[in-house]
Amino acid sequence: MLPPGRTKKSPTLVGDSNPLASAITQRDRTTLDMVRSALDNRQAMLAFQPVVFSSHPGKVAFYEGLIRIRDGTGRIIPAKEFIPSVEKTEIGRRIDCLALELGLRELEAEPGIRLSINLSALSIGYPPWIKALEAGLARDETIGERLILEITESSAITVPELVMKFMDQLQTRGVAFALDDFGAGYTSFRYLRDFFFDILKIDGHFVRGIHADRDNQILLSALTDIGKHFEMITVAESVEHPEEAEFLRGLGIDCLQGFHFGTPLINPSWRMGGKNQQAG
Ligand code: G
Ligand code: MN
Repeated sequence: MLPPGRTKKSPTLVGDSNPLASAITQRDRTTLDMVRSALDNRQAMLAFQPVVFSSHPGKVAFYEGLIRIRDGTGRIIPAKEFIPSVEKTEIGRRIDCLALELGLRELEAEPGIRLSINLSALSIGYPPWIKALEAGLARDETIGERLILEITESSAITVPELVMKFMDQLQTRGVAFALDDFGAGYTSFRYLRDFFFDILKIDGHFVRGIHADRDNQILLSALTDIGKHFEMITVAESVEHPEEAEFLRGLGIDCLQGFHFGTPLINPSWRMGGKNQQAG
C-alpha cells in the first residue's frame, strides 16, 4: 500500500512551524507507541478472509490472514490503519514476524486450509522473520504447499534481486507467492518478466463499480491479460457487489475476494466447529 503522508510530501508542508505537519507526526508517534505496546504484549491476531473461485463462489481457494492489533482500550485495529506508519521500521518487521507465526500456527492446527500472509519485502532480509518461516516449515511437511506469501509490488521493487532469489528458493519447497495490490501505483512492468509470482492480486480500485464503469473495465481486463500472459492465477480484490462479481466472472478472472463473499473474521468457521469450504 502507498504509505499516505510519508511519500512525495510537498516541501511546503515540512517543518516544525507547520501545524499540519506536526499533527501528522504526532499521530504517527501515537500509532507507533500503540503498535509497539501491542506487540510487546502479543495483543495481535489474524482475521481471515476467503478468496473464492469465480466460477464456484461457494468454494474457497485460500484465506488471506490479515493482522489485527488490539489497542489499549481493547479496540481491534485493522492493519491499514497502522502499517503505513510502521512499514519501513523495525516495528514493521516485528508485525510481519508475528503475522507469519500466527499464520503458520493456524496452518499447523488446520490441515484443511491454505492461507496467505502479507509481508513487506524488507522482512525477507530480517533474520527473525526467516527463522520463524523455517521453524514453521519444519514442523509439518504440508505447511509449505499450503502457505502463500503476499508481497506488494511497491516493496518488491525496492529489493528486487533479494525477492527473486528468495522466491526461487521457497517455490521449490512448495510455497506460493502473490503480487499484492497490483496496479495500485507502483506498477513497473519491467519486473514482471523477472519475478515469477504464482498469483496476481488486482487492486480493488479497478473493481469498484466495474459492471458500469467503462474505464475500470478496460483497465482491469488489461491487468488480467497481463496476469494470464505470465501464467499467474488472477484475483480481483474488494468485490463488494453481486454485479461486480458477475462481471468479473465474465472477464475470466480466476478468483474473487471482498466483502461480498466474506469479511475478514477473527473467529473463522473452522475454529467455530463449522465445516470449512476449502476446496481440496
Ligand atoms: O493490501 P491488502 O490487499 O492485503 O489489504 C487487504 C485489506 O482490504 C484488508 O484490510 C481488508 O479488510 C480490506 N478489504 C477486504 N475486502 C474488502 C472489500 O470488499 N472492500 C474494501 N473496501 N476493503 C476490503
Ligand atoms: Mn494482501
